[in-house]
Amino acid sequence: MVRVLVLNGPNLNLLGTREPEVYGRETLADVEARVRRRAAALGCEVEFAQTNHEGALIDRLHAARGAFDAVVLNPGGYAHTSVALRDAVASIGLPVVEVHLSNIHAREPYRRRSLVAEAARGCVVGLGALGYELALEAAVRLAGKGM
Ligand code: CA2
Repeated sequence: MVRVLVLNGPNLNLLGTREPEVYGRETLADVEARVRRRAAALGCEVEFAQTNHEGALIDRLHAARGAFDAVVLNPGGYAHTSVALRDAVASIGLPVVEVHLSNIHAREPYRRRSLVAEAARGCVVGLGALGYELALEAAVRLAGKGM
């Protein structure tokens, strides 16, 4: 069975509490429930995690080698700033699908570039919580026999 790590970065634990016009009304627990329902339909295993710490995200990516077949990553604000996170994504040899709830290309100039995207296999942006489901499906297909 394909195993997918769904990893969330800083501030995503606050989802659903503020800025619903940008991030929607669903909490991270709601997003996890959606992901688990989609995983059951796809027949894959998922682990869902969140951390506010850059190094912890990198440690989780390193530990994914051998434990997971693909990663769905919402790097949060680190997408726009972290060369170290970009390097971790590039180094693990697993397909990583980057996801953002909001359309980062339609927001402030400093959000329009993702360093992580340069190392990701693909990105899903601007589709809210649905984006996690689509990213999971892409991750499963990338981990399997290809798309
Ligand atoms: O759109 C996304 O998924 C983001 O990764 C969300 C990050 C943001 O820094 C990225 O540019 C795009 C922010 C996470 C959520 O931040 C909140 C702030 C206030 C209330 C609720 C969530």
